[in-house]
Amino acid sequence: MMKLWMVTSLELAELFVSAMVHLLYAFYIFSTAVAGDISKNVNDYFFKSNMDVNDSDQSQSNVEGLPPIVLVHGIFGFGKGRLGGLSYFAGAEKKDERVLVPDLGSLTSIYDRVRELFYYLKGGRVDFGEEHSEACGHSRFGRDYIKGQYPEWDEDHPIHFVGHSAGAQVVRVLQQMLADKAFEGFEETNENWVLSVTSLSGAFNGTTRTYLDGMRTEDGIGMKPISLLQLCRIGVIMYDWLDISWLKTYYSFGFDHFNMSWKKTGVRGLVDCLVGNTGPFATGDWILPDLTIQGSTSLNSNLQTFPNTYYFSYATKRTRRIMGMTIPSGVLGIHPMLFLRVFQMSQWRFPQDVSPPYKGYRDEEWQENDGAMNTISMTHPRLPVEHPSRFIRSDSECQTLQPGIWYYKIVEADHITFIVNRERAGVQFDLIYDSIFQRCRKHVFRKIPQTLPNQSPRAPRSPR
Ligand SMILES: *[C@@H]1O[C@H](CO)[C@@H](O)[C@H](O)[C@H]1NC(C)=O
Ligand SMILES: *[C@@H]1O[C@H](CO)[C@@H](O)[C@H](O)[C@H]1NC(C)=O
Ligand SMILES: CC(=O)N[C@H]1CO[C@H](CO)[C@@H](O)[C@@H]1O
Repeated sequence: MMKLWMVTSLELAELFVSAMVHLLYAFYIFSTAVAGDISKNVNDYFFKSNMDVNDSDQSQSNVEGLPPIVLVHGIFGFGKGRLGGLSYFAGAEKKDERVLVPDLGSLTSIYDRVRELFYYLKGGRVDFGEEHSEACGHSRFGRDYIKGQYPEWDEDHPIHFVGHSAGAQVVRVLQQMLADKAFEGFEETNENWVLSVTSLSGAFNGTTRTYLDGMRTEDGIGMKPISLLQLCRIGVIMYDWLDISWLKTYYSFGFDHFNMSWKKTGVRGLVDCLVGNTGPFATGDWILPDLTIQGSTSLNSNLQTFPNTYYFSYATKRTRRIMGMTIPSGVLGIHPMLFLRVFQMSQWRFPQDVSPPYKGYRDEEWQENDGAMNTISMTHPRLPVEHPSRFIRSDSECQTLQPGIWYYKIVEADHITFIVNRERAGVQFDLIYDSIFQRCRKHVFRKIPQTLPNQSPRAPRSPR
């Protein structure tokens, strides 16, 4: 009895600390964004320069024909235009002339993100598919992208993708759907629409952190009754139900297709969501189930690595092994929001009374981590079958690249080193993004020349 009481109060204390740390960080990000916006508006008001008015037009016309590099955000992420001027990729998008940063919803499922991403690029009304939307209880159609960001996208005009965390898995699922011709009305899609995939701390094999945050170890779909994720769930439902329009423009969880606003569902709808009858958390159509080891296994069972696409992966870790123990590597280098989780994940043990997520699972292999993901999960897809891969120590080792193989590197960094705050990563930030963009622009091409010799590759195909 005494022991049970001790355990419970320890759990509650842990929950309290975790909740406070995450709330503080969210508040910090939010206020940084607001402060940045205010100072920008003040600047614009007093020192309105017409210098940059023509700037964007200029760069647009110069980059015609250059394949875009699309940066795909992860969990709690946001695209260009959200959170004011704040950038999820910490401004990396400015390093190249043609980079797109779509907004795919910060807590939506991998599947829903993929559908959004396709129409964002190609154009058209987001179609989540009849079967999926019925099974998950949301509208079949979403936002209408009247003009896609890259309407010419096809096999001869393929795209480079860079995904952070869950974003990397989004890109893989997108490529598979292109190969499976899963977009109604676009029967010509295939896997070669994707020229390269770069993963930064990619969520390929799931993460044990989902269990620490509150996913049930038994199935990877349900949530524990008392956990950080429950608090998050209630917060998100309230946020979407209250539907304060300026706030939602500023930051959105991406659940508009679930119609959770009071205007559409009333008080009854709120109660239904809260008790778990309707909404994304009821049907499991949100991001966390996709990030459990079980969820990733089932996603991965349909995903291929394709022979004409180039794959790169940067796995991150912030732990080291000493005398058979895994511990956080240092204190100062790890973001305060992640420190507790780095430690907890390094000590993680799958409960004895629950059957392990796959045959041959070993706790030790899953202890190295970056505070959000296990390093073993980020290098390349392994589940349920291992995909071809090559470990590299330095970027110079991948000068002559072969498609269809995951080149991976292990970087000493935590899960958010390369996003949101550029100063934290210092020189590492430029090193990593410069090498990614350079590789996309200079080293990654299909063998078949895409243009005839006397044709300029940059010439626009039709007069505008
Ligand atoms: C912007 O473009 C317009 C028309 O193309 C031109 O007349 C104007 O001088 C440009 N302004 C600047 C600051 O370059
Ligand atoms: C959500 O609302 C729209 C109309 O605003 C409706 O067309 C759609 O069917 C609704 N979806 C669900 C799942 O209730
Ligand atoms: C779900 C899962 O764990 N998949 C793979 C992750 O990595 C391990 C270790 O190599 C594989 O055995 C799993 O199949």
